[in-house]
Amino acid sequence: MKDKQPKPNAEPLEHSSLSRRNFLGASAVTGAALVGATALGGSLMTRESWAAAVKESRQKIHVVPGELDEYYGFWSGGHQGEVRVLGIPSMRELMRIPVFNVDSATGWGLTNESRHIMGDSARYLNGDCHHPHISMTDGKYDGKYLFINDKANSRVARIRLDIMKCDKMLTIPNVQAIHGLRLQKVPHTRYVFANAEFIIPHPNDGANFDLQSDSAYTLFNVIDAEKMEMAFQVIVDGNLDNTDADYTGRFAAATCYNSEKAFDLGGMMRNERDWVVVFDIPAIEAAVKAGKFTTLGDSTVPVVDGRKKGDKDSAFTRYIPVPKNPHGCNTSSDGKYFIANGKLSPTVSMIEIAKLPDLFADKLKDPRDTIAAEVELGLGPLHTTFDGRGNAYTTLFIDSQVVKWNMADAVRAYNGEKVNYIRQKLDVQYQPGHLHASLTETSEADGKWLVALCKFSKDRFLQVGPLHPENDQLIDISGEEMKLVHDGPTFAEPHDCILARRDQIRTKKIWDRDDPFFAPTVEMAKKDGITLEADNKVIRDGNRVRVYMTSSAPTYGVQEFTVRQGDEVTVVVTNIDEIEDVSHGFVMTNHGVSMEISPQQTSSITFVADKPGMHWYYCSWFCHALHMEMVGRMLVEPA
Ligand code: RUQ
Ligand code: CUA
Ligand code: CA
Repeated sequence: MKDKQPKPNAEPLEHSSLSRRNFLGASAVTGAALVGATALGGSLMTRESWAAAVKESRQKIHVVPGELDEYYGFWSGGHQGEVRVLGIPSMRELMRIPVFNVDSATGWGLTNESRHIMGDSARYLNGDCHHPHISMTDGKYDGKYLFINDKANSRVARIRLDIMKCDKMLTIPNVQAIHGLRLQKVPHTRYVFANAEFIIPHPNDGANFDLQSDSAYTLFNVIDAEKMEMAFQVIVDGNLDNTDADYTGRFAAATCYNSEKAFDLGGMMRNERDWVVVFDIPAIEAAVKAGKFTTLGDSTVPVVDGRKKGDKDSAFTRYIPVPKNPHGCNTSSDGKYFIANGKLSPTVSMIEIAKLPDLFADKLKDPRDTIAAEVELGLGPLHTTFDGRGNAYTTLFIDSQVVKWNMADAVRAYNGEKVNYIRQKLDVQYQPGHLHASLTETSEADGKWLVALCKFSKDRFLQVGPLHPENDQLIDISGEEMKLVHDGPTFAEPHDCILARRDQIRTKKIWDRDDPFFAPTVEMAKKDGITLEADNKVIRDGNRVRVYMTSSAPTYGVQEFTVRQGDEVTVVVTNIDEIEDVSHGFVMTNHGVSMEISPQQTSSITFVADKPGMHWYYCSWFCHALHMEMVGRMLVEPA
């Protein structure tokens, strides 16, 4: 269906006034007519100069050996459950951060420290992350945390960016399927906003299965980012898909595709329009503070009702109708617009944030008066990103393109001026969902790189069986025209990514001994009278045995310990090496036990010694020329 070669579009080369007219003519008719009407560009380029420009862009991504990337990229790992760290522009994978999955290399999901962080939800072995977002201060990344949703088990997790480990996980009560997730940008990320996608009955006890009833709804969830506890929840009409926050700190907005409260495809597409719901965060805070809230079931989280009563709006929300089944919700980096991406409509809706105070003060006749433009772009617009120079870039899922358009010109065209707002359409391979430009979620959007996360790779890579990788394409947007420079295969299913300047992320090379990550283990050792950095001791407590040992390349402090069959054994290893990059591991063979212990870290893991005999343990991270010899033995006496 699409060209196999990653050649640039032919169209941007030929933008005569004639093709401009053709485009405007087509857009006036229907969205479907737009499919053929690709791209018109700014500057005039010959085919040769285009090829040379593409070559130059492609050279930029070759980060030579020994040099470092300019940006950190954080990728969601989709239903694989982890977060991946990439260097941009090389697109090299630097690290994986296990979150909702179980990871054999680091022991995430196996160690006591990770299971403590996961809490009750440690019983789930799967997750489905979509939206990674970095905490902000004054609308700029502060590099402190990265937050990520789990749609599968309705969770939100936080990653500490100094150590690149998940340090908190929260299961959201009263809801199913956390999807859209964004952060308060201004004055700082006090709140995480998380959309629960699916409508469920309340209480969900099997007594009522009627989605149309008043007691069936979903909730908008607001989390205290520092404590990682629920702050409050808001009942909404319809469902919730994606969300974003503004640059004043007052509003958050979310798209709804199921205003019908339907349970099937036909039903969810019945209404010509669904809506964007806008939340007035201070108004909700004030109600909660004044005790004007309820709670649901066993949960103590304050809940306010943001639904309409007949024609009457709640004090907390406004519903702005937009064409049916919108998807992405993106705040423009200039702070002016919430942009709702049409999906089933070939348009995006630009909601003027400056008009929202009047909307909440009931000074506008119609919520649609906040719409600055309904911009025709092409088929299947899903997400939009920004370059900080007044341009927006939107993925067209069905057209398999990224369209670059100018926001000011789009508003002028919507108001009847004869102006072409489309700057370029670039073919991508194939069917893009999210896209993300460097620093786009902040006031510092720098318009250098754009990643288009394509859902299908088809023929772009060596074939690997029926399951294909996805294709994350890197596009140079620093000039007038977009240039595709790299195809990046990725495993299921990144959904979304975020790019931060490398100076915005400050990491530790060695753990602090007082790091809260392993504080519960330090506490346990203290009760046992153990000095973790020095002691190598076995403590027996009934049929519970705690083995404390140090590790220093290439030896464990305890090379042999004896337990009785059936004992519950906890092995606690403290890596006393102070050398950067010397991580040790601990694996007990045939016991499902594996963990990472990086310099100055303490890690622990608990298992049952259910098999009598000799069991070797060994170091799993290559730490020394004598790494293979870094071993010990557990001797299990028969019961
Ligand atoms: S959604 S492809 Cu899960 Cu971010 Cu739009
Ligand atoms: Cu210690 Cu390998
Ligand atoms: Ca709908």
